[in-house]
Formats: sequence, structure tokens, C-alpha cells
Amino acid sequence: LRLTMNLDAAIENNEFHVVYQPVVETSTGAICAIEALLRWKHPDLGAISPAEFIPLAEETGSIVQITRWVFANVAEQIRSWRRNGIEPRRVFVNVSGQQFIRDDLPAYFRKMAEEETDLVHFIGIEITEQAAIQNMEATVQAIRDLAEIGIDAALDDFGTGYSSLSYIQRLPIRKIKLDRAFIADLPGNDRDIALVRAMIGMANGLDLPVVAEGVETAAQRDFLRGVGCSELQGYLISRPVPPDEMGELLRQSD
Ligand code: G
Ligand code: G
Ligand code: MN
Ligand code: NA
Repeated sequence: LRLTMNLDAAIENNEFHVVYQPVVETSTGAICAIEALLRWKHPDLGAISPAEFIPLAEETGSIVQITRWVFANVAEQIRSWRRNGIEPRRVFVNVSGQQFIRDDLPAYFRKMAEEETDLVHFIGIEITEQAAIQNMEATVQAIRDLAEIGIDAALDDFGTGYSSLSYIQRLPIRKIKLDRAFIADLPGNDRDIALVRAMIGMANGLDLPVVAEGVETAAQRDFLRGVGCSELQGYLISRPVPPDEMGELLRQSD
């Protein structure tokens, strides 16, 4: 399968597209952020998950161009929503740790900010805890530079990367996303209850909003509300949807 994946050709042939998943405020249910998720429709193989092709893209170096393509596509979508009278929220793009080593994202966004002042305020990045720990120096510097330009960073898959509190403190991040593995068995699993409470307590102590990922049931939502989780994302609220549908969700949420 991997041998048949030609990622550079996939960009040229327009085989990628982006879907969007809303994140809502726990207290009001209003959409407060959006996650952009990449999709690849291979001409012969059909849909291939980013879980399969992103690791390959990281090996081959194609990840740099793919991420640039995602940012350009998301920027165009934000412009399009705004042209249509829809006020977007900040759209968070998943960024691989390698991007910070192989690409100069701050330079890219500095240029964008010079050309279109407010666009960067609608863009965010998600970086996994694991990637952040592996490239601590490059990541800290890049996230600092991006924050200065107006781009927020969220720490993704939180709780899965064996990070310590000192790491979290060094990273200039704006929110924490609790991995859905911790959410799946709520509210029935005592160990997950203890872990989720502890992680939310820690984040609150650092004044960081927490997003619970993979929220699928009303019981999970009610539990998370009770323990002070500020934002929710998951199938209960909405699956990832195409741009037009996301636009409708934004209209309804205003
Ligand atoms: O959306 P889905 O569940 O298929 O995503 C699977 C994995 O791929 C998730 O870990 C998600 O963060 C990652 N992913 C989705 N889109 C992108 C992207 O544009 N860039 C990177 N680096 N990872 C992505
Ligand atoms: O690693 P990351 O957190 O970026 O992964 C995001 C992935 O999680 C997306 O591919 C998305 O399709 C998936 N996802 C989003 N909401 C849910 C959910 O409620 N349940 C499950 N099982 N997956 C979800
Ligand atoms: Mn993510
Ligand atoms: Na995640």
C-alpha cells in the first residue's frame, strides 16, 4: 500500500480535501473553535486515513508541502466564509513536529499577516504532546514566534505523551486537548475519572482551557461539565463535515 502512495502527485492532482469539526463551549454549546482534518481520496484506493499517510509523509519529507497546502486551503476557506457573511472561529490545523524543523512557519505567517492583517487571528495549530517533547527547543521557539504573530497553539492528544508538568510550563500553548482515550469510558471508569479530574485540575491551575475530544454521549458531556471541562469536541456535537456544512453550523451558532 505504501509503495502506491505518491504524496507529491496527490497534491498536484488535487486529491486532498479538508473537513471541519466544531468545538463548542461546554457552558453554552456555542461553537468556539474548529479543527481542520485532512482527507485523501486516492483515485484507485479510495479514502486513505491521515493516520496511514501522515507517517509516510513525515518519512519522505512530503509533510512540509502537505501542511503548507492545508494552511493555504484553510485560509481560502476562511476568506470564503467571511465573504458570505459567516464569521468563522479559529481553525486549528494539525502540525507534525517535523514541520518546525524542516519549515519556517513563522516566516510564512509573518508574510500572511503583512498581506492580510486579521487572517492569522482565525488560524491555530495543534501539536501533539509527543512531537513537542521530541523537538522541545524547535517547538518552543516556533510556538513563541507564532504566538507573537497572533496564532494560538493547542497541545493535542494530551495525556498520552508522558510529559511532565515542567514541559507543559515551558510550552507557550493556549489550550490542552484531552485525548479521546480518556473520554471513551466516562463516566463509568474510576481510573479515567481520576485521570480526567487531575488533568483538568492541572490545566485550570495553569489557566489553560481544556477541550475534551471524542465526546460521543450525553453522559460524557454531563460528566465533563461537572468537572469543569471548558470545551467539547466529538460526534455528539458533530462529525467532521465538509466546508459548506461547517458554514451552516456557524450560521446556526451565531
Ligand atoms: O481525522 P482522523 O481521525 O482520520 O485523523 C487521524 C489522525 O490524523 C489524527 O491523529 C489527526 O490528528 C491526524 N491528522 C488529520 N489531519 C491532519 C493534518 O492535516 N496534518 C497532520 N499532521 N495530521 C493530521
Ligand atoms: O489526533 P487528533 O485528536 O487530531 O484526532 C482527531 C480525530 O478524531 C479525527 O480524525 C476525527 O475524525 C476523530 N474524532 C473526532 N470526534 C470523534 C469522536 O467523537 N469519536 C471518535 N471515535 N473519533 C472522533
Ligand atoms: Mn487534533
Ligand atoms: Na487528539
